[in-house]
Amino acid sequence: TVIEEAKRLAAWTAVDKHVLPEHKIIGIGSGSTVPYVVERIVAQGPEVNEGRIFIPTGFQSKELIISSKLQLGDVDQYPTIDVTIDGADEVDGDLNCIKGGGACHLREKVLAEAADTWVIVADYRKNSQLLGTNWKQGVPVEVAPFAFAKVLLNLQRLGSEKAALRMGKAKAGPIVTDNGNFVIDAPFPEEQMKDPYTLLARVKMLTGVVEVGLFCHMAKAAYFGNQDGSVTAKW
Ligand code: DER
Repeated sequence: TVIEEAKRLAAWTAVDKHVLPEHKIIGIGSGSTVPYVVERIVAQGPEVNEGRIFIPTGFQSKELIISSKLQLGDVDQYPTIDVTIDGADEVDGDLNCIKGGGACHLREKVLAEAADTWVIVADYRKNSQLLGTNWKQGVPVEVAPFAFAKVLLNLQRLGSEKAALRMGKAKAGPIVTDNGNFVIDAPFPEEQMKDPYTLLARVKMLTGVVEVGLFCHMAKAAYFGNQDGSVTAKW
C-alpha cells in the first residue's frame, strides 16, 4: 500500500544516512515502521553487522531483532547507544513528538535519551506543524495501575476532559505495558499542545505517572515518506 511504501522509504533513507559501519550499538524502536529499518540494516550485510549490538524498546522490538538474526543486547550492558531509530504518532515543526500509540514509550524514551543520535521515521500522516492536528487519540501516559484513577482525575483537572484508560480490544480490561503498567490516553486542547514541553513537565509531575508520550527536544532528524514517493526530512 501507499502508506507501507511511505514507511519503507522513510526507514531506508534514515538508515542509509544515520546507521554507518562505525556505529556498533543500535537502538531499535517499536511499531510498524521499524521493521523496515531493520530490513535495511540487515541489507547492509553480515560483515557490517558482525560485532554490532541491537537494543530493543520492548517485546515486539526484541522479537524483531531475534527474528532478523541480529545480536541482541540490553540497555543495562550498553547505557550509551550510537544511534536509535524509532517511529512516532505525530511530529510537529520543532521535531517534538507524540509517541506511545503502541504503548512502548517508556523504554523508547530511555533509548532515545541514551542515544547520541535519535532519528524518527514515519509516513506522511505523522508530519504536522502542531501536535494533535492528526493524532486525535491524545497524549499516551503510562501510569502505575495502583494510581490510575488519581492520575485520570488530575489529568482532567489539567485540561484533558476526555482522558481515558486505554482498554484492550482482544483482552477484557485495560491494556498492560511491557513494564506491567496501564496507559491513559489524554487529549489536550490545542492551546496546551502548542507548548508540549510545558505540558510534558506538568503531566510528568503527577504522582503515579511513569512516563509521558511527549518527546521534546530529543530528535536529531525526522524522515517522512510521502504518497508521491518522495521523502521529507526535518531537522
Ligand atoms: O508507540 C510508539 O511510539 C511507536 O513508535 C508507534 O506509535 C509508531 O507507530 P507506527 O510506526 O506503527 O506508526
